[in-house]
Amino acid sequence: MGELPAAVRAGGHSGVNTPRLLQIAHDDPAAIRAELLAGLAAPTATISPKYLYDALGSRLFSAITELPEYYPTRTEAAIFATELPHMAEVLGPVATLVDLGAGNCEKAARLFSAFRVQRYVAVDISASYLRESLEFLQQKHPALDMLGIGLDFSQHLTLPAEVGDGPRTLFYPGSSIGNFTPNEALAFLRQARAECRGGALLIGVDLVKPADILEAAYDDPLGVTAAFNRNMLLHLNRLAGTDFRIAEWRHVAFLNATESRIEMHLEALRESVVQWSGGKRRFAAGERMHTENSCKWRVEDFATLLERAGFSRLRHWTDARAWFAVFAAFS
Ligand code: AVJ
Repeated sequence: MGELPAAVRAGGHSGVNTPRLLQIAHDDPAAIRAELLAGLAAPTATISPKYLYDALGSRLFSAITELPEYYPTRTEAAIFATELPHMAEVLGPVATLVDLGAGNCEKAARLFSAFRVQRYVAVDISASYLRESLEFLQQKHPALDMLGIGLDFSQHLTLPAEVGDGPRTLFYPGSSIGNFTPNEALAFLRQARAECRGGALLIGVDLVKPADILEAAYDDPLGVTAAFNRNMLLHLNRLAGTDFRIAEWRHVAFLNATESRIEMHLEALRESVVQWSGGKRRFAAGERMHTENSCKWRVEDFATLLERAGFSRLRHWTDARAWFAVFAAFS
C-alpha cells in the first residue's frame, strides 16, 4: 500500500485538544475492483471479509452484537469489566494506546482512566468514519491527546511516524484476529510486536466451544447474520459493477472442526450467471462463495502463537464458561 499521509485538522473546539485525523492512502477503486473480480473468478469464489463492512454492513454487525446468540461482544465486555484493575496492574500506565479497528472507540474509552492513557490513537479503515467518534470522545476526555488514522491493516500493519516515539500498547479486541488463518495471524502478530516498540499487546480471542453454540452465534434465528453476509453482494455490485440478485443467494455458516473455524459462505439457490463489464461467472445451484473465516482458539494454542510471534510475559483472563479470552503480552 502506498503511504501518502495527508494530515487534516478536524473542526475544533477552542480550549481543549482537537483530534487530529490522518488518512493513509487506500487502494484506488480500479485496484479494489480487480481484486474483487479475481476473487469472483477463482475456482472457489472468495471475497475478503473486509467487504462485509459498507455503511449498512457496519450497522448490521452492530446489530449482531446485540443478538442473544452472539456471545463474543458481551462476554469480552464482561471480562474487561471484571478484570480491568488486574489488567491495569499488569500493563502499568499506558502512555500511548493504539486501537486497531477502533470503530466507535467505545471499547477503548472504557480503558482510559484505569490505564491512565495519555495519547489515544484510533486506527480504522476510514479516517472520516473516526472523526465523529473522536470528536465526541474528546469532549469527555479534554486532556487526552487523540489521533485518528485511516489505514487498512488487513494485509500489512505498519503504523505511520505520527503515532510517536516510545512504547505503545496495541489494543486488538473483539476476536478480529479470528479473521486470519493461523499462518496469517502469526504474520500479523509479528508485525504487531514490532509496532509495540517495547510496549505490549492486549488482544481478545474467541475460544473453541461446542458446535451448537458457535453455529447459533453465526446463524441466528432472526436472520441478522444472514442479512450481514448477503449484504456483501450489494456492496460488491457497487464496488465491482456486478449484477448479483440478493434473493438468489442464501447465508450458510458452519463449524469447520478440522480448521477450528466458523466459515461463512453465500450459496446459490439456483444456477445463475453473474455479469460485469468485461466478464462473467457461472454458479451452479448449490455452489458457494466463501466470505469469512472466524477462527476459534484454545488458550494454550493462542499462547504458543503469541510466543512464536516473539511476545513474552503472557497473561490471560477469561469468563466463567471459558468462552472468550483476553491476553496481555509484552513485545
Ligand atoms: C468482527 C470478525 C470478530 O468473526 O465474530 C460476526 C464478524 N461475522 N458474525 C466474528 C462476524 C459474523 C466477527 N468479527
